[in-house]
Amino acid sequence: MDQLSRRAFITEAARVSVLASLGAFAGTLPIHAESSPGPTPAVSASKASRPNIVILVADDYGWGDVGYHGSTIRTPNIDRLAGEGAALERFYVFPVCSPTRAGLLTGRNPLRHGITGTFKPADAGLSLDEHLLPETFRAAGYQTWMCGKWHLGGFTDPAYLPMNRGFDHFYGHLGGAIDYFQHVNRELNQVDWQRNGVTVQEEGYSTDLLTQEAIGLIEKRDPARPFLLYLPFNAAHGPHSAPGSWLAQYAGVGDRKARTHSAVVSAMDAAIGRLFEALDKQGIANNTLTVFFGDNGSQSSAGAGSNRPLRGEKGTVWDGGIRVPAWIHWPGVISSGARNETFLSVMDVFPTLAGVTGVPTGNKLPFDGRDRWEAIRAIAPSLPDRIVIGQGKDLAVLDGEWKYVELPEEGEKHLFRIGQDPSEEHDCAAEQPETLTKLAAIAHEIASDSHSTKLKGAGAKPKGSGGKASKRAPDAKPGEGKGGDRRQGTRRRENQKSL
Ligand SMILES: [Ca+2]
Repeated sequence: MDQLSRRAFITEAARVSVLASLGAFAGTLPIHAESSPGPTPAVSASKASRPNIVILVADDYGWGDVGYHGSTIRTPNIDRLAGEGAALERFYVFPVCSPTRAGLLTGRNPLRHGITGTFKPADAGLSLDEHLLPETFRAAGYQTWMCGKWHLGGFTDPAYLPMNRGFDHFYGHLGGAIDYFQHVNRELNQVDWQRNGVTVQEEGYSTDLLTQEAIGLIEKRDPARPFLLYLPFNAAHGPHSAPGSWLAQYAGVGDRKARTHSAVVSAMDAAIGRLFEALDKQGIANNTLTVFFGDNGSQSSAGAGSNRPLRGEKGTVWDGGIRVPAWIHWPGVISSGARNETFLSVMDVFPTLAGVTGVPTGNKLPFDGRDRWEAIRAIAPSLPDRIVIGQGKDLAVLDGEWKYVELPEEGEKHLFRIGQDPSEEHDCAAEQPETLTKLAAIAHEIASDSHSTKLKGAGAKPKGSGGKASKRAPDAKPGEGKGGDRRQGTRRRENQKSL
C-alpha cells in the first residue's frame, strides 16, 4: 500500500470521494474511481511486442490552459487524446524547464543534480554521471529520437548533447527559448536550431518543423524495432509568436499576449493531432504508448496562460507552478475516459515506462521516482507518495495528505491539506507543528544525499576549465543576488521572464 497506513488510506479514499462529490476541477471527463480496475494489464510487455513510446512535453503549459480543464483556448486533439486515455490529474513537475527535463530523463530528483533553476549557455549540462532514459531504451533495441527543446546543456561541450546522451537522432534546439520562426536564441543572439550537432537554417514555424521531423522519422523507421520519440515542444514558451492563420482564430481576444499565447497552444494541439494521424496511417497507433504533460505552470502574471484555480505560476513551488495537465494514452490498455487522481511526478515516468515495457534499466544511481504503472492503471489504490520539489531556495514536499511549502527568502513555512485544499488557501502550519517539522526535515534531506552528482550539474563549468559550481542560483539573472528583487517576496517570482 505504498508505505501508507490503513488510516491514511481511508483518509485518501474520503478525499477522493469529496473531490468527486464536489466536482473538483470538473471538466469533460468522467471521474473514474481509482479502485476500479480497467482491462487486463499489459505489464512487462514481451520483447517482441514492446510498444513504441512517445513522450510529448508542452513548455510553460499550466493547469488552466487545456480545454478539458475549462480553458477558452481550443485544444481539441489534446482533449480527445486525454479522453481516449487517462487524464493524470495529480501530475507534478518542477517549477521551471531544466529540472523537469532532468527529472524526466534520469528518474531522479534534480535537486540531487544541483539543478535548482535553468541551465544557461555557459553551463556544461546535466551531469555525465547520470544515466538517461534513452540510453536504457536504446540498449534494449529501441530507436531513440528527440525532436525539440533540450535545455540540459551542450553549448560548451559536445559530450552533453542529446546524441551523446542516448538519442540516435536529435533535431531542435539546446537553449531555453527561441524565436518560433527565426529559431534565434536571444540570449546568444544566434540561431539555435540543429540536426545532430549541425546548425541548420530553415524556414518554418518551430512547432510544425519539430512535428514534421518526428513524422518523417516514424515513416522511415525500422519496422522491426520499436521506437522512443521524445518531442518536447518549445510551445508555449515565450517569446510567443504564431502563424497568421492561428492568430486569426483568436481575433476576438483583445489582449495581444493572451491572443498569441492561445494561438501558440492551438497550433501545438493541431501538431499533436497530425502526429497521431501519422501513427494511425502507419498502423501503429494501438501499439504506441504516449505520455503528455506540461513542463511547468504557465507564466500567468505576464498574461501568458492560466493556472487557475491553482495558486502561483511558473517559477514557484505553489501548485500553479508544479501541477500540470497530463495524460497517458495506450489504446486497449489504458481505460478510456479515466480520470486518475493518483499523485505522480515527472520522476516516475522513466521507471514506469521501463517497468511496463520490461526494459531493464541501466542506472547505477537509485531512482527517486517509482514504477507507478499499477496506480496509473488503477489496478491498486494509491495514495500520495512523497515528492520533494525545489526552485532556487524554495522547497515543497507532498507527503500523504500534506503539502509543505518553504520560502526561505520570505521566512515563510506553510502547510496545506492539498487533497481538499488544491488552491492552497488554508494554512495549517500553526495547528500542525509536528507535521511541519517533520516535512521540513524531509525537504532538506535530499541536499545531503550521498547519491548527489550536484557538483557536475547546473552551474558546473565545461570539462577542463577547473571551475566550480556557480554560487549564483542558476535561475538568477546577472546582478540578482541576495537582496534586490528578492526582498519583494513572492512577487519576485511572478516577474521572471527568462526562465
Ligand atoms: Ca518551461
